[in-house]
Amino acid sequence: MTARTLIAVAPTGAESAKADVPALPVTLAELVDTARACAAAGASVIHVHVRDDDARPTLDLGRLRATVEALRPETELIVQLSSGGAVTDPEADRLAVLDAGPDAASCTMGTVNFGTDVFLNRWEFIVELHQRMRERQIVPEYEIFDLGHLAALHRLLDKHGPPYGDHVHCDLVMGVPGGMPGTVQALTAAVQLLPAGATFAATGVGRTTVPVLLAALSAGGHLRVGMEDTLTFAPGQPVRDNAQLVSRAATIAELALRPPMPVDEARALLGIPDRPAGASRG
Ligand code: KMH
Ligand code: ZN
Repeated sequence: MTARTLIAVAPTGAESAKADVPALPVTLAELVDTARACAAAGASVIHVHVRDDDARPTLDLGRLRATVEALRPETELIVQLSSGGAVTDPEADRLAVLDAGPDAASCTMGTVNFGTDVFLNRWEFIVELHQRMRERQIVPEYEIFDLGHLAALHRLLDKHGPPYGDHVHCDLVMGVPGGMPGTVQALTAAVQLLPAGATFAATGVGRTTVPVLLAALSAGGHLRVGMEDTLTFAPGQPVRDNAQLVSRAATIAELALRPPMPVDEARALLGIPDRPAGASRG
């Protein structure tokens, strides 16, 4: 168990509408402000989805590049772009996300029912993502929505070798309608199936947010929080902003005697090289 807790923030996602959730950061300025506030509250990684001028999810490469370039001088946060996008995004656009030059990117390890939609992740697509990330020196975070995705991860590593950075880090995304439930039992089962030496964070969607956070900390895991997955802070109380969720995670991590991990330690853990001052790899 690591002495400290890596906290990632996923501030926006692709599912919520700005009209329904006014506090959702959707412009570049809102995202940069959010990143600063979340870094101050204890986050070391930001998992990024971007929106267009109408606040709709987009994988527009120009916007992704601009976002990476804007976040870097403003915070030390590890910039992880979503290659998952929205359920409607084509594979070619999801692969092209890597051209924006992030430090890290998500790589979902299989298909999952996603409410009334399907989040499609074919085997060949997963392999292509894994290999392109290695070529471009981008560290993957393997997104695990169901136990079968861990079997797929073992198969991927066995057949295609380790990721760039040589360290395997997973995010267990729990409580999606169609995926594994956000329970202690499911988390324990998933942790037992992790590849040897892998680390994990967990994310509980909706009302599973706090139970999953507590279970992950107890199991020696790390945390992902944010408005991508959580819009209600407590029953009847909408989330004020992403920093509120990061602050709560940091407070609970401190109570668990595993305080938030500084960014340099998070980089070392994940196998992400230090960023030269002022550098952008876009
Ligand atoms: N928006 C979901 C369909 C990821 O970022 O890699 C996919 C997702 C996972 O959020
Ligand atoms: Zn995401």
